[in-house]
Amino acid sequence: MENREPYQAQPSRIEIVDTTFRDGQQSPLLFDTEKYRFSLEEKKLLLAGLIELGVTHIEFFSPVVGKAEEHDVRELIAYAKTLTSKQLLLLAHCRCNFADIQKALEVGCNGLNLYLGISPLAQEFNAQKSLEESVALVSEVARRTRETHPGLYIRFSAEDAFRTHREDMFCLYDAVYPYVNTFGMPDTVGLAEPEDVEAVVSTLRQRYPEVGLECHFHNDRGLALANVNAAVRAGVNYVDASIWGLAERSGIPSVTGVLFNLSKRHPEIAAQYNLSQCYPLNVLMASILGTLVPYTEPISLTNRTHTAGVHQKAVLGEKRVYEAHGLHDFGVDKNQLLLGPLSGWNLIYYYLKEVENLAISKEQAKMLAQEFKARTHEIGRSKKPEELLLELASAHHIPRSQLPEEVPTARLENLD
Ligand code: HCA
Repeated sequence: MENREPYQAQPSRIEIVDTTFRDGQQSPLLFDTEKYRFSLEEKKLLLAGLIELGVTHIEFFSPVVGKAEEHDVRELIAYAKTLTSKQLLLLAHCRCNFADIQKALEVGCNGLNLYLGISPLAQEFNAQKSLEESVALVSEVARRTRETHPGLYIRFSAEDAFRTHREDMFCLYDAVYPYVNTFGMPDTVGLAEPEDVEAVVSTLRQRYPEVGLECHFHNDRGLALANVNAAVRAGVNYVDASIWGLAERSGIPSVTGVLFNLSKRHPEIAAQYNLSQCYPLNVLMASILGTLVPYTEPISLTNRTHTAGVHQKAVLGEKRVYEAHGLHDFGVDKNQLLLGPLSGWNLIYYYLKEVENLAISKEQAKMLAQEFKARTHEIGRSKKPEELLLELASAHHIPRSQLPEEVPTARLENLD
């Protein structure tokens, strides 16, 4: 194949391929939140956030999924180009079908993420094509597309790669190798373990040295991020992710979780991405969906929140006891200690003295803590922990401090 621009491996560059606008919109969370699909305005905000973060590879639905989506993809591609002078790869997730490809190019995509499943299950129930038929179809589509569009970025993925016989995958990938820039290896149903991932990446890397490798891992077993780490160790070049990890079922890794993990082993990542935009991007999604940043998300305020008395006491003295990772560079610049049923006298003392400005001694705080502990069953939707504590402080006539008004009160969340 003469026309394909040879893949230039850049070991120091690992590209995030964001698929918020494709797999992300397949997330059940959009139904749970009665959002169903993002509006164009919301997509523009999210796109601007991603580009601000430094993401340059963005996957969209194939425009054939519907008129509204076609309109949005067109608008977003035009908008993306106004946001940065960086080279962007604006990818359509496309079936191996000339009409779909034609439409994707028409709306302005400059790359194709082609896919087809050839696992035994896909052959029987999904694509319903034999291996020979699939090889013939994909190689014909890839060959003709490459001939007519020599500079176009083309990725091909065998869907459900980890339930596909290795020899079948080789048969298909060997046939399309001359025409593509990148091969994917989707773990479509999230069954792979890190060892499986390392084996597949190493095998593909050896067999197809001239193309990039992309991973797309679903989180059905909660292993998606661990699998990304394994894939990166084994030499993958592109990592699929989405904001919050939104995708079919339990999703894929989040963009910010991937960047956070990559930065551990690849500190040079910090120079390629504007990491301080990570948390604002997660908060933007929260404001669009009207729900909190997921508590499992590494780049979240939840990951800087402490509730147990032992933890709160330690964090008041030295945060590093229960905070191993600095999130400041990722835009999380607060932490929180939540007064609640598990709090001990240390936080009670701190809260009443610093937030409520009461002239309380440590001995009084210890005594109040005992009473508080005895009445935590009262805490709930109708009585907040602070209310119960103030009730107790008032019953003991603990007076306000005589601080002049202009002295600022310390806030629990600003412990830096
Ligand atoms: C899908 C399946 C997919 C595709 C991934 C890819 C998967 O929703 O169409 O094209 O790389 O997980 O296999 O998300």
